[in-house]
Amino acid sequence: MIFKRISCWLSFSSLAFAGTIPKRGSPVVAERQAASTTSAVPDGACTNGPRTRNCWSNGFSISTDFDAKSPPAGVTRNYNLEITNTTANPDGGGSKPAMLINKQFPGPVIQGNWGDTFVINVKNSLQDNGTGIHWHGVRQLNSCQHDGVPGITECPIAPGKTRQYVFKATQFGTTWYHSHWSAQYGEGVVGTLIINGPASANYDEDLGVLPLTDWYYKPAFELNEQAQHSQTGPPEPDNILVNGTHVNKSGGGKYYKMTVTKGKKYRVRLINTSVDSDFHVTFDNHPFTVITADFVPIKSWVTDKLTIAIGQRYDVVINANQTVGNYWFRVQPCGNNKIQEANLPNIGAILSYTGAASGNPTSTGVTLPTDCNDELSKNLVPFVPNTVPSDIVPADELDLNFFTVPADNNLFRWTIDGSTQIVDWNTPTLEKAIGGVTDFGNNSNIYSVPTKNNWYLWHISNQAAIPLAHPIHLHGHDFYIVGSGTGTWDGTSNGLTFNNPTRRDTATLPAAGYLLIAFPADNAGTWVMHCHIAWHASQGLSVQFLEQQGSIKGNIGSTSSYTQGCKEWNQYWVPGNHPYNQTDSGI
Ligand SMILES: *[C@@H]1O[C@H](CO)[C@@H](O)[C@H](O)[C@H]1NC(C)=O
Ligand SMILES: *[C@@H]1O[C@H](CO)[C@@H](O)[C@H](O)[C@H]1NC(C)=O
Ligand SMILES: *[C@@H]1O[C@H](CO)[C@@H](O)[C@H](O)[C@H]1NC(C)=O
Ligand SMILES: *[C@@H]1O[C@H](CO)[C@@H](O)[C@H](O)[C@H]1NC(C)=O
Ligand SMILES: *[C@@H]1O[C@H](CO)[C@@H](O)[C@H](O)[C@H]1NC(C)=O
Ligand SMILES: *[C@@H]1O[C@H](CO)[C@@H](O)[C@H](O)[C@H]1NC(C)=O
Ligand SMILES: *[C@@H]1O[C@H](CO)[C@@H](O)[C@H](O)[C@H]1NC(C)=O
Ligand SMILES: *[C@@H]1O[C@H](CO)[C@@H](O)[C@H](O)[C@H]1NC(C)=O
Ligand SMILES: [Cu+2]
Repeated sequence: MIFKRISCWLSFSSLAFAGTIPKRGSPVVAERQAASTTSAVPDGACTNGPRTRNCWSNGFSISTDFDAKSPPAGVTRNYNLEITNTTANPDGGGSKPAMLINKQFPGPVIQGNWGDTFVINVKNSLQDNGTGIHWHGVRQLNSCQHDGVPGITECPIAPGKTRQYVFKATQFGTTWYHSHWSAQYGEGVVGTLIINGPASANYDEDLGVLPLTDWYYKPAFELNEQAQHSQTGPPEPDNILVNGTHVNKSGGGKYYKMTVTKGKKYRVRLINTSVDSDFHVTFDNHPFTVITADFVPIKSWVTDKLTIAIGQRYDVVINANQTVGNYWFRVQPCGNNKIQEANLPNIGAILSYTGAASGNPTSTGVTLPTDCNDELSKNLVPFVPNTVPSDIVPADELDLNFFTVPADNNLFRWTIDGSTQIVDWNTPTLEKAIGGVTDFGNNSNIYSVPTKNNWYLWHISNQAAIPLAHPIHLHGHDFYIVGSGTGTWDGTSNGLTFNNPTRRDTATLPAAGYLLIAFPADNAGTWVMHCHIAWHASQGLSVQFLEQQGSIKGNIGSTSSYTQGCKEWNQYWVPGNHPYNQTDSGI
């Protein structure tokens, strides 16, 4: 099955073997030039500050190729997260059952610096669910066993048990963490993560994370079952939340408010943590500067609106240079997504200047696009350039489709190359891979990435009869977006980008279109790539890359965390004897 379909435009001979890794960027030097917005110059050591955000420290700057090096052993950041079965009421819409981290929604903001090591204990205090926390976008270089995907890189954490995740921040920027166990993140098991580092534009203050999400009044597990057996598509969200809060239809709840002082510049870290909604965002009267796409610093550019797919992040700098007052930060779901609270006067949050009168803004917004396409690649140019070999040929075509089972209450399943991914919580892929297993079973959707430092190109084809866009997220790597479009790829290199293409960890596969992504095999492990629409991930829209199988054990070192975790899980989840059944893909 793995190499069933091969589409190459140059040759049919070099399957999954496409050129060697090129030499990466030139030797790293700290940036010394003064930023254009000010006359102040950085000090000799290139210390990071409001006017020298391009600097970091000791030879590390925005010009550093973080794939090649990151600051040596920094500080250890310890966190304890506890997941409980409780209730939440973020918009006054009434208490609903929820699973929260440290009883907060969103969960705590985890913070550290580039080069730090995070040591995070996660306790599962749920009575009747497993769990597992994934650190979205974190590369997990040589630490695949801490990627937090039940059935792939670990056994789920059993009720009452704790698991310790340890990883080094080899990249910097903004992300989120969430449960990767079935549809559990939709219950509220979500938080944000900031890794401080240099930036490609200056700002005075960091306002922090601004997670945006859709919100449902019914439990996610119930909606997930509905979505898996629906003939009318998934349920519509009841509301959206900005940084965990919003007003509801009848005026309860409150808007999130960001306060700024005229004359200053602010960094805001936008994250789409939705279950099923893409958004357009805009700050009324405030065009803003975009400085990152996911964990990749980009050449800064100015816009008045952004489209953010689930799992994507954009860090932006807003200039508080308007008349003192209140302005809307608008969030509009795009495409077919509808919010039940549609008669809300405004969906979003308030940007309020110090000294402004109280009350809601009366500002007007720009016109937003109706499509949900990703931002154009020409605007998302990585600050540190890298090149994909231009003679690369696809290792495989990943063909997206679906089927339904009328006899099983119209069960709906997505497939890749005809197969739905379903994980085995009791025996994760990583354990099998290290044990030398070569047959991973019918629903493993394993694709082999065997050769160290070779580049692999994947052609994802979305010609299913249900034309939907899917936010595709890869673990363990950033991918390079070599091509993307609607219709079918013509198999030629026309219109593809090999020279410093957009790099990120989440990209939208266009409806009735294709996506060509490449990455070098430089991180042995088992890495899932899946649609980040929670319902679709549950319905099997994912594959796993088995990268350099023979090197995994040596690279990850100790396997004691998952050995212990599996022992505990297997005592809890005895085949045929557990409180609930696994009814979806498991991730
Ligand atoms: C909105 O919030 C108010 C105040 O908390 C509450 O009374 C009302 O039921 C909520 N309305 C909806 C539609 O959820
Ligand atoms: C949460 O609590 C409810 C009862 O309050 C229970 O029915 C449900 O199984 C619990 N869920 C988990 C995951 O512990
Ligand atoms: C959102 O809330 C978090 C947690 O309270 C806070 O750290 C952050 O600054 C808030 N974001 C903004 C943009 O105000
Ligand atoms: C988040 O992503 C989803 C799906 O990719 C999208 O429908 C939604 O509009 C996005 N939200 C924002 C605020 O960009
Ligand atoms: C305000 O800041 C924006 C973004 O930096 C800039 O494009 C605009 O020209 C500025 N406007 C004024 C009135 O200074
Ligand atoms: C895989 O599927 C084939 C064909 O449906 C079936 O014969 C075989 O038993 C399955 N293997 C496993 C391990 O379930
Ligand atoms: C789980 O599935 C088995 C086999 O289909 C069934 O016998 C059992 O009743 C199910 N258990 C629950 C809790 O639904
Ligand atoms: C997780 O808990 C929820 C109830 O809180 C339940 O509906 C669901 O079936 C549970 N899932 C599993 C696989 O135990
Ligand atoms: Cu999808």
